[in-house]
Amino acid sequence: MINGSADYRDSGLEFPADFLLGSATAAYQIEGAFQEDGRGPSIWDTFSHTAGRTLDADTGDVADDHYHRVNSDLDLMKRLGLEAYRFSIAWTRIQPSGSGKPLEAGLSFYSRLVDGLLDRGIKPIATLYHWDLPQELEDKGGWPERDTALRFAEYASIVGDALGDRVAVWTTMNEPWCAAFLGYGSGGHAPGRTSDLAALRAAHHLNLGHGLALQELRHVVTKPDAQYSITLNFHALRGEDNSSPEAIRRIDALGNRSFTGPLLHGEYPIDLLQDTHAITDWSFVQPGDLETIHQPIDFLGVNFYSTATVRMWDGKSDKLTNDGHRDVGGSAWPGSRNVEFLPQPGPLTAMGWNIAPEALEELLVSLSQEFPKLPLVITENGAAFDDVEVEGRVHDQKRVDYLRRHFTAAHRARARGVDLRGYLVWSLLDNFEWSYGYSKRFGLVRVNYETQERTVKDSGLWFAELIETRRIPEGRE
Ligand code: IFM
Repeated sequence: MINGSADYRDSGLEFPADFLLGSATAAYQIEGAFQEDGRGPSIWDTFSHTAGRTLDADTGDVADDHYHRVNSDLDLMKRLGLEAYRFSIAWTRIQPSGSGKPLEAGLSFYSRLVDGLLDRGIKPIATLYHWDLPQELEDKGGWPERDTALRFAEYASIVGDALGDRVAVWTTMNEPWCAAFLGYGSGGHAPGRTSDLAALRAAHHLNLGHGLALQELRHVVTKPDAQYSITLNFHALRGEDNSSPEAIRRIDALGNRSFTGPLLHGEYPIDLLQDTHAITDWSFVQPGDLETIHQPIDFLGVNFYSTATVRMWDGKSDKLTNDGHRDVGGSAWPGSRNVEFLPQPGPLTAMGWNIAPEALEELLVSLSQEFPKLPLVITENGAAFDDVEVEGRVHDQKRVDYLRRHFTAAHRARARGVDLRGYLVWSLLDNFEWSYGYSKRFGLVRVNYETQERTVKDSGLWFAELIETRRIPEGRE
C-alpha cells in the first residue's frame, strides 16, 4: 500500500489499460444552434436572455457552434486519443416543450454523434440532464413539481429507445445539487428562483427523476453491457474552529447526503430532515419514492474541483458567503443559512476555487469506505485559467500542473484500494460557463469565439501523451 510519504513519485505513474481516460462537455455549454431544427427554449435560454443574469449578458445561442462542427470536433477527440467522451443531450432538441412526440432531427443529431464516436473507437457516455429543462415544464412548476420527474422518465425512454443499442454508459443527471440548490435556492443558475422550499422539493424530484429514468432505460436499452450511473458534485469540506463540525455536518447533509442518502442508502438523512423542518415536513416524498430512487447503479460519477471551509456564523460580524458560486441574493443552503463559507487559501484557479488535490484523494477514499461495492469514475475534474494564445500555442502550464496533481491524487487513491475506473477531464473545449458566460476557460482546447477556431492547448497535448503512454507525464515547457 502506498501512503502519503514524500518519496511517492508524482510523475511517470501508470494507469492500467482498462482505466478509462476521456473528456466531457454539456449540450448548452457547447452546441449553440439554439433555434435550429425545432429545438425548443430551455430555462437556460430564458435565464441567459434575461438582463443581469450572466456576465456580459453572454448566452449559449452560438457557444462553440458544436452543433454544426460536430464532425471536426469528433476528429479533434480522435487526435487527442480520447477513449471516452461524456456529452449531454438537450431535452429541448428531443421534446421542445418537454413532453409528447420526439423530434427526428434532434434524435438524428445525437445518433450521428454516437456513431461518429464509435467509428473513431471512442466510448459514448450520455448524460440525459445537464440543467437545460424545457421552459414549458418550468412554466408548469419545474423541478419542485412531481410531474417534471414523470416527464423526465418519458424523455429518458425516448432517448434510450433511439440510442440504446449503441451508448455505452447512461448517466441520468449531472450534479442535481446545482440544479436544485443553485437553480431554485440561490438563484444563481436557471431558472433563478430563490425559495428554500422549492429547492428542497426540486432536490427530491431530481432524485425521483433519476430513479424513474433508470427504470425506463433498463426497459428499452438493448446494448447488453450498457452501464447506468448518476454524477454528483461533492462538497469537500474543511473546518476552522470549534463550530466547524456542526457547519460541516449541515453542509454535508445538504450538499452531499441529500443525494447519496436516497440514491445509495434508500433514505434521506435524519439530520437533513431536522435541519429543514421549519421549511417543510417533506410530505412531498410519497410512499414508494425511496425504493424507486434507490436502485443499483454500475458506478457513481464523481465531479471534483476544490474545497470549502465552513464554520457557524456568530451573528455579529458580516457573514462570509464564499461558497464557490456567484452570490446573487438567495441561499443555496435552506435551513442552514447561518453557516459561513470562508475565503480559501491559494493557489486559486480563475474561478477563485482553491487547488487541493489531496482533497480529491480523501474524497475518493471516503466514498469507497462508505460504499465499498460501488465503483467510482471521476466524471469531471479540471480548471479555468486566464489562458493566452501566442502564435498558435497556449502554454497553460497552470492547467497542466493542476491536472498532473489531480491525476496523481487519483493514482494514490487507487493504490489505497479505491475502485476508481476512469477519469474524464472537464472540459474538452472552452465553453459557456453558466452565469460566468465565456469569461472562464476550462478547455483542453482553446476556442476563439470570433472565428470558432480550435487550438489544442499544452494541457491537451499533455493529456494526449498521458492517454498514449498511460503514464502521468511531466509538465511541458
Ligand atoms: O462547467 C461546469 C459543468 O457544467 C458542471 N460541473 C462544473 C463545471 C465547472 O464549473
